[in-house]
Amino acid sequence: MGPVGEVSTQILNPTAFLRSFNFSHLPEAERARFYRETRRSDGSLLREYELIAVDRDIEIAPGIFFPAWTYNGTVPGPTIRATEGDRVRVNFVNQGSHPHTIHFHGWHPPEMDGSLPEHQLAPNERFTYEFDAEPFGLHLYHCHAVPLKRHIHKGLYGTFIVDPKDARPAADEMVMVMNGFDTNFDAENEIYAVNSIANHYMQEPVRVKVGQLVRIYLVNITEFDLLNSFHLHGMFFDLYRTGTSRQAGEHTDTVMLCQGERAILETTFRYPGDFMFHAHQSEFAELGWMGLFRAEGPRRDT
Ligand SMILES: [Cu+2]
Repeated sequence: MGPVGEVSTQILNPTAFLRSFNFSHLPEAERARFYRETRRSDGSLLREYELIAVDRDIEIAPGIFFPAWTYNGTVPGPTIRATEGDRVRVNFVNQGSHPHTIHFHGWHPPEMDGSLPEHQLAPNERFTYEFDAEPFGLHLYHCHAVPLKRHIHKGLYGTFIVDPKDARPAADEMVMVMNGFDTNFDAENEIYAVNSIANHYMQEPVRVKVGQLVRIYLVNITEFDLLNSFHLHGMFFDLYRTGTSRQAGEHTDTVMLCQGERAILETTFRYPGDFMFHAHQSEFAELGWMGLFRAEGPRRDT
């Protein structure tokens, strides 16, 4: 089951990506090149980002390289995170070979939408997107240049989290972006994954603690397929669709999301050991969208 061999994590490291918010995986000096925050008079923050579109070959399965278009060299792009009411300012430079934009989900005026032909930035052009972070929830951003499905599936997407002012309970938080790669350009995916590298979390399980609340920010950006899904073995989770309500809408072990849909999942591991998670579309699971949680600590029966 799964591939033979390992993918180098020099370029993409899904384990580091999982818990990186606002470039938190970078050393402080390097981080400041891409992310700065300034306190405003009303107590909220101005959060400023440097995003750069660049072409880059990424290894998504052992020996399989995909000619990606990326934000800041990674697929998915960096996770952007603000609190409701903060001001978000994104200085975007297109250093790629094609016209690109950034289209954010959330409230903003039309000139900040990055979706119309006049919003497209030719190579070497730059634009500053600026808007207030609202509503709280789990959103995304992606290129909206045409043809849209090409610009998305090439890798120009990322997660945009807006936290409520009244913060969610402390948890072990992680981002999982369900994606796929069309490696032979036949408008179908040959590889599926969360966070780009097929089977990465089978080989390097997501380590969690028994008894600690785990919060998963789950985004589906898979191109070409109508739906993707997330199924967790041996337990159930609370589901907050789009993360816009504080009340869980469902208690389930499987959620399916259309392209662009997202949901926050919360659960607490009761038993130590390995718990599989994967797309419940068996084909996707077998083509790379499969992983393990490794829960550690004494068993807690409730
Ligand atoms: Cu684009």
